[in-house]
Amino acid sequence: MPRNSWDRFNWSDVTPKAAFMNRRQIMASGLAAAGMSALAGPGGAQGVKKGSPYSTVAEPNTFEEITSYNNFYEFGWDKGDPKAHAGQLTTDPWSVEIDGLVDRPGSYPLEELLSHVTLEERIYRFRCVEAWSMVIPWVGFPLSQLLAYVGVQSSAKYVAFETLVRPEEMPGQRGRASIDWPYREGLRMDEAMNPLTIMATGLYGEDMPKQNGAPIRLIVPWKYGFKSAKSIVKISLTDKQPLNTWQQLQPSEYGFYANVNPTVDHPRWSQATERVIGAGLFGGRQETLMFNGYGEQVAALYSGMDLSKYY
Ligand SMILES: Nc1nc2c(c(=O)[nH]1)N[C@H]1C(S)=C(S)[C@@H](COP(=O)(O)O)O[C@H]1N2
Ligand SMILES: [Mo]
Repeated sequence: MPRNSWDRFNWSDVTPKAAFMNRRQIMASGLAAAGMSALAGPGGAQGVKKGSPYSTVAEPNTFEEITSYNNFYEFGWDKGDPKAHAGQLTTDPWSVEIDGLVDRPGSYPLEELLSHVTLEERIYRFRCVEAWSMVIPWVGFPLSQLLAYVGVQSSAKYVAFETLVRPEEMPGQRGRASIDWPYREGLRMDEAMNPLTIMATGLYGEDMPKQNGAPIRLIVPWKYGFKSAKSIVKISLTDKQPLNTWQQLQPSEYGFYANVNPTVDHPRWSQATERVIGAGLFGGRQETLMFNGYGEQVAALYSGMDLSKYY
């Protein structure tokens, strides 16, 4: 059995399903009707393709674990803050501005973008730079499909992403200065085009929970979690490497590439192992894998780089 089954007893077999069923019952009762939006359209939850060759066979974390232990600093600094405060976020209507080196720049309603892509399930390992990890059954589509729809110009070398700025609904954006909002991230074009790179609109077959970055976020499974920007409102194609939030905040600790690498420690902690969320009282650390286990798909992108260094 995969992923630390020795200290998960039989919980792993029942809990994800149980959590999912609870949520379905809530949906059926109509309480969460306001949360139904993007996935109700073409390629809705019903039509999500499963069994992707890119999905891991590892046991997914429970819905509860995935939605109650989060980093989303727009809603506060504690792991429980996103769940406690993201409920007030309005995600419908939602549009994504796409600009820069593209043939068809513009402000795209989310429904329009989703009508030109194919949603599928991708069960990915997720490794935060803070040395914890989960396995998450995302619903999403390859970023390459979206880029094909808007038409990327040959001079484009990077893709930059920006998260929503809305202090009225995001308490972490009010008060004392911290991050220079919006939260920003970026990828090199070949990373953006890699089939593992997805825009996720849900998890466990449901619309994306707000604390996980509703209604649409980036997922780059071979990179530390901070690359996977949430609640994206802007995508820019550029010929210059964009500055990302964590590199801007602390360049001695966080880089642009941020590929998962167990041989290069963070200045303040080891990256050799990771704490498996939900692995129980008795610990549950596992070895961190180079490129988070996705080396077969992505190592060639970095063939010229010295993997004993941090980028
Ligand atoms: N907009 C935004 N995106 C973000 C963050 C954030 O604070 N704001 N945190 C990042 C970090 S550090 C991690 S580990 C992941 C957490 O995603 P999850 O809560 O869905 O597990 O989101 C990333 N994306
Ligand atoms: Mo993170």
